[in-house]
Amino acid sequence: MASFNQITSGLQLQTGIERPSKPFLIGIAGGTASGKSSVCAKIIEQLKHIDSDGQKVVIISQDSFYRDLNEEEKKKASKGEFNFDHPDAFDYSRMLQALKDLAASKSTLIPKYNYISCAREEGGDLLEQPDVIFAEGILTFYFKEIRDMFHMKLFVDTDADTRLARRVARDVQERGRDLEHILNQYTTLVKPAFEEFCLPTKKYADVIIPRGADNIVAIDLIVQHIHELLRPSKNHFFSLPDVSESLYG
Ligand code: UZR
Ligand code: MG
Repeated sequence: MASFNQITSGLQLQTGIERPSKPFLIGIAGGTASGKSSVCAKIIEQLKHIDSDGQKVVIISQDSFYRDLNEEEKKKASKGEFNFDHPDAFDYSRMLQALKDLAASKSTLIPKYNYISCAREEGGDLLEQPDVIFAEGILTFYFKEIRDMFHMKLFVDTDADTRLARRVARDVQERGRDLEHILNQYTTLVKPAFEEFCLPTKKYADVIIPRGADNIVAIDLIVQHIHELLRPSKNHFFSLPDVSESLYG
C-alpha cells in the first residue's frame, strides 16, 4: 500500500493542473443520522439519469476531517466522553484547504477516518478535479469560511426521534458500540451539541429538506435546479440569478 508521503508527493505533481471551468460546490448539513449521505446519494443517482454530459461528481464527508486525538482525548473517546459533535473535534483548516483545492480545480487528498479506532488511517483518497462536489456533515455550515464556499446549501431536517433510532442501529451495526454507551453519548454530548452548534446553522441553508431522503419531491426539485445550473449552455453556472431581479424585475 502507498504511504501517506508517497500519495502526497503524487498530489504535488497533480496540483498544478488547472481545468478551464470551476466546479460546483454543494454543502449538506443536518443532525446526526438525519440522512445527509442518503440525500446526496439520491441526488447524484438522479443527476446521472438526466445528465448526458457525464459530470464527475464526488461526495466528501466532514467526518473524514476529524482531527487526531492526543492520548488523554483517546482515553476519553474510549469511554464515550470525548465530544465528537463539537466544532473543535474537526481539523477545520485541512477541510478548508481540501475545498479550496477542489474549488480551484486542483486534486486533493481526503484523509480516511476510522470510527472504531477513532483515528485517522494512513493514506487517504486522492480526488482528482471533480465537476460537482457534495460536502456533507453535521457542522458544514458552522465555519464561515467553509460555508461561504458553497454555491448551494441544503439542510436535512429529520425529527430527533427518527435520528436517534437510526443512530442506535448504525452505531451497533457499523461502529461496534453497545446501547448504554450510545444513549449516554447521545444525551450528554450529541444532543446538546446539535442544539448549540448544528441547529443554529439551519438559517444559512438555501433549501431545508424535511424528512431527508424520503422527501422525493424536494429531491426532485433540487435535482432539476442543479441540472439547470450545470447545463453548459447556461451562463449562470457561477453567477446564480439575482433574486431581487427575478422576484421584482
Ligand atoms: P453523522 N462520531 C463517532 O461516533 N465516533 C467518532 O469517532 C467520530 C464521530 C459521531 C459523532 C457525530 N459523534 O455525532 C457523528 N459522536 O459521528 C456524525 N459521539 O456523523 O453525521 O453521519 O451522524
Ligand atoms: Mg454521515
